[in-house]
Amino acid sequence: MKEDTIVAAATPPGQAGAVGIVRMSGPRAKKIAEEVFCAVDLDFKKIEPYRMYLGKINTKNFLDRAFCVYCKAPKSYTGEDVIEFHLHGGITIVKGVIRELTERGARPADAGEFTKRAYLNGKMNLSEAEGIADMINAESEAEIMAAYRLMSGEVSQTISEAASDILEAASNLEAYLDYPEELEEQVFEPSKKALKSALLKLRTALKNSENRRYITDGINIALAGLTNVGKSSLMNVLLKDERAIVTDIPGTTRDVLKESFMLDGIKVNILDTAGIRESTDTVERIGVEKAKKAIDSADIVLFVMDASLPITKEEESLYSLISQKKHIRIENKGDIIKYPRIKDITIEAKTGKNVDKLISLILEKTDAKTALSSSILTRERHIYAVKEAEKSLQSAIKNFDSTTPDCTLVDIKDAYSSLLKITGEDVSESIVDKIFSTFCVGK
Ligand SMILES: Nc1nc2c(ncn2[C@@H]2O[C@H](COP(=O)(O)OP(=O)(O)OP(=O)(O)O)[C@@H](O)[C@H]2O)c(=O)[nH]1
Ligand SMILES: [Mg+2]
Repeated sequence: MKEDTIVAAATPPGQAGAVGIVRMSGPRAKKIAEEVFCAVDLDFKKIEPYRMYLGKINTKNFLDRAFCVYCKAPKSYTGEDVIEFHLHGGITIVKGVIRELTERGARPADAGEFTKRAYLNGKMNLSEAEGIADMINAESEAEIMAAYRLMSGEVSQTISEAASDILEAASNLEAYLDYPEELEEQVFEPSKKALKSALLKLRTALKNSENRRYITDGINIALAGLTNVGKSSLMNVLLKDERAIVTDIPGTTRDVLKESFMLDGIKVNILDTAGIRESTDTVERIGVEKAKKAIDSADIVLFVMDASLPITKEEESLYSLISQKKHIRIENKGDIIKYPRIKDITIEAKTGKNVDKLISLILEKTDAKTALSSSILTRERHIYAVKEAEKSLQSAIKNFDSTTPDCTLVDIKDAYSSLLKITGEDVSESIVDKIFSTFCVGK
């Protein structure tokens, strides 16, 4: 209930940090704070909002020296009166203060309840609230950036631009239904145009989101080639670490090695694989099978060739397998080229020469930069809603000329309400509850 005053630790539980923050929100927050906190040289009634006051917090069993901040409704995170105590970070202190505040009338907050109140009080829309959860859970800088765009409303902006096109078409057709004789010619064309413009915006958003996996899971790169061409050497220079064993013995790598590194904030997972060749050795044969699977699952394959040796049938047939996939042809051993290859780039895996250019090529070919630079839909809930809106719009446009405006309006309204689900203007309470239940307590 909104009239409740809620309390929770805002800093992570279960560990002693330098500072432990306890946050309280609701109509009684200030009153309860007044009962337990004595500011140095100042009557609590005189404290001003948005300032930090040093003082003493009293619980039944102990005292702590703490800071207190008061954020006055509606200018606070939740839109309600909010009090924060910055205590010493021991878990027992934090728990003791929470107990004291609950005994004085606050109730322990549910998961995500502060942010849910912010949403219910109009401080943010639903997708912006989801952006906050994504900020906290982000594991890579690319994820932080995508979450920031969601949190700060960039994503809902794109959606609301499409929604306003849809609304324009809807109001045109509604007007036509009211005044059919006067309006026919004027409204049909602009309405169709507005619907097409909305569809284009949604399709662009969906297209940009195809690479969202790069942000959440990273780019999967497989190194492939015959034995001894320099795959493991390349893995090591990319990782800047002697991770894989490198020898001049063909068949050195027998298993698939998986390692990750960060590239401009994006997680890159590289799979070094066994060099592909016919082998009678059981272990190596299994390695080769695994290599083929790794090639299959990769977003991009780096096909490494040894330019000091002639082209063989095996190399050609392996390339024909890889050429079906997104790939880069790498001519390796640039220092001892004898048999030049058709290639996208020449490198020296042993010394790292040209590997920076290879990295740029990988980012370019995978389109990972677009995923980073545009506001993309990362949440399945949003993608589903946009796809639903796309379907309804398609139907509205397709049947526009052959059906009556009130039938078209049904599709248009469906499209509009699908989009409103994203910002939370047209969602059921159970969906809202489900979304906030995935937040941590205290957020
Ligand atoms: N001259 C020269 N030698 C290189 C270069 N890159 C790798 N090598 C050498 O090639 C040999 C094989 O390198 P690896 O990285 O083990 O090759 P690989 O493709 O992983 O081989 P397998 O695991 O057996 O399939 C080693 O002796 C490396 O030092 C290069 O750019 N120039
Ligand atoms: Mg190897």
